[in-house]
Amino acid sequence: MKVRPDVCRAILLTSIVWFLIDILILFYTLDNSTLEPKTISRAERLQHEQKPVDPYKAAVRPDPVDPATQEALDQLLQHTSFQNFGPGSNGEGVKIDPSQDQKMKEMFKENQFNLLASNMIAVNRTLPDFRSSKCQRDYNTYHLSELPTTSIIIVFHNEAWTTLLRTLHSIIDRSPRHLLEEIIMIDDCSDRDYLKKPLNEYVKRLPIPVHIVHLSERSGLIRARLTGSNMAKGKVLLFLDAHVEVTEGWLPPLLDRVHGDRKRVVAPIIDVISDDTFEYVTASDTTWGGFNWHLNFRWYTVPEREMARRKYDRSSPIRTPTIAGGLFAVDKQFFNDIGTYDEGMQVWGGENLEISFRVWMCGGFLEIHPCSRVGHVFRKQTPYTFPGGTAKVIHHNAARTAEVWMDEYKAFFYQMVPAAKNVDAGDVTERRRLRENLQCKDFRWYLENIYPEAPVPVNYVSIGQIINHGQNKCLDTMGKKSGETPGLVTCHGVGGNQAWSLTRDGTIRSDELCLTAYSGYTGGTGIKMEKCAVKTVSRNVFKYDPVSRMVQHPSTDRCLSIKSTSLAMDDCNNLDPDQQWSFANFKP
Ligand SMILES: [Mn+2]
Repeated sequence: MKVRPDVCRAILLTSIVWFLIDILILFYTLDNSTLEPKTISRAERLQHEQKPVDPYKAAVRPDPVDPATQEALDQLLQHTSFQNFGPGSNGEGVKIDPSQDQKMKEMFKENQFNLLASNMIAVNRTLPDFRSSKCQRDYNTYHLSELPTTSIIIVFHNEAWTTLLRTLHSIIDRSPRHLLEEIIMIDDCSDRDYLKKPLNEYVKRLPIPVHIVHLSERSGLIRARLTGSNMAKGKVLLFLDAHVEVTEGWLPPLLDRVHGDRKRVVAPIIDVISDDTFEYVTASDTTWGGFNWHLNFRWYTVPEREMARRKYDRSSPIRTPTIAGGLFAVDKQFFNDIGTYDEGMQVWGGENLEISFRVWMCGGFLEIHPCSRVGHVFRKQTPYTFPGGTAKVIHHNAARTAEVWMDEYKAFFYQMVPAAKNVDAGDVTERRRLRENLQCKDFRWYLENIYPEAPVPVNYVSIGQIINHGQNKCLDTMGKKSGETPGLVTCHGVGGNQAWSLTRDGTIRSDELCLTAYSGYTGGTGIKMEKCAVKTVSRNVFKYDPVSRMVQHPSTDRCLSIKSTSLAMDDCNNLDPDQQWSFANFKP
């Protein structure tokens, strides 16, 4: 059959017209969805379709992918849940059927959390809005269009696929798109294949730029983060851990504080994602960061003093002495101005106290914003190996912090962790020069003004062992806990359990534990250790006379003594050598 040319032209013309209309419709809908990403929530869309789909699959860029990578990614995605109404939705925990107990235990070892549970939970699972009503009202006062953009920096090493994807999807789903400049992922020399090409390929589907750098040798958290911050184009750097889930409204409060004053370094409240069930559990909003004599970071209750400063408004940022270090926002310029990180530190650990002391002492502020909540999978132990051994690395890093920032107060650390004295802290001249150049305040200023509640006392008259003259033995915590009585053992002179400090206000403390005289039920008094009170109480106050060497407890009028071989309180008798004590490094 022969087709006439004018029929051909008509068919062609209508085809072109329809094609143009299609393109117009396509543009219109695409435009709409980028402007209004939340008109239909993903949950609703999925419920409409009633089948698990990968919501980003449609956005795949047409770059050529090598077939092996494509196949590996397809394999991974077959076992990746996007059913955000499924197990674990709304932040709930997942219980594993007892029949899978063996498998669960095997998989737990890979990352030191319940990987089987994580793999069952959608990587875009839903979470409740945990913010207080005041925080939600405050949210409407932010000028979102004026806030600075942020580069999110995530360092990972052998992270699990599902926890890493859940981190990414939570950020993308719960942040105003225009505030996200990019996500920078630094792979600190992982050896798992799925974290290489398949991950590179997967992140191309995401609607914001994600850059991945694969480091060819293990660099440690600090150097890896610096690699990320050097690439960052955003005005604010936001460091995140690789197994977190951000919650509704988490980002603007952080950026708003940094925007208001670029010297503020701001952390969210870090909630707990159970390492066992992946249940999302909120943490207290009256907790801040401190540290002990070991130079371990510790959470403590925010003292009354800080509650009053905030006028008891629990949505107001907390000025915290230290931050946990995993998650915080900082102005990029300010981060560079105050000396980024100490590159002499190794692998991981201790860098959070270093940056905390530095920020406060060199003119910045550290805050925790109660209106920003990020869940983090807390693990009971690290799944990673540390080159050279965990203790050695941690001591090295802590010793650098002590040497550069703590002045004479470093004695508390070395007394409590004598092994750190034998670890080479390396060259700290650069960091001391930085402190000099920035004209930072001293550690006494920090303790007096920022952290007067610290276990390290601002004013002390001794640091070291306490010897009993009658027995020629030393007071020793024996590693015991609050409520127990310390022991009296042979002096070894290296600190540790025999490290004590007599403070100016009369407490006798070893790290967080204070000697406490108490009244027994059967009359008389006894002695034990208890957690030191934030404000000194009379049961913790002793009076030491360096001439008679007696340690008297004024409120019971008894003296620290020995009964048979154990510590006791007794009627004061200055002729009894068991009541005579001397304090190492005593300076009245
Ligand atoms: Mn972590």
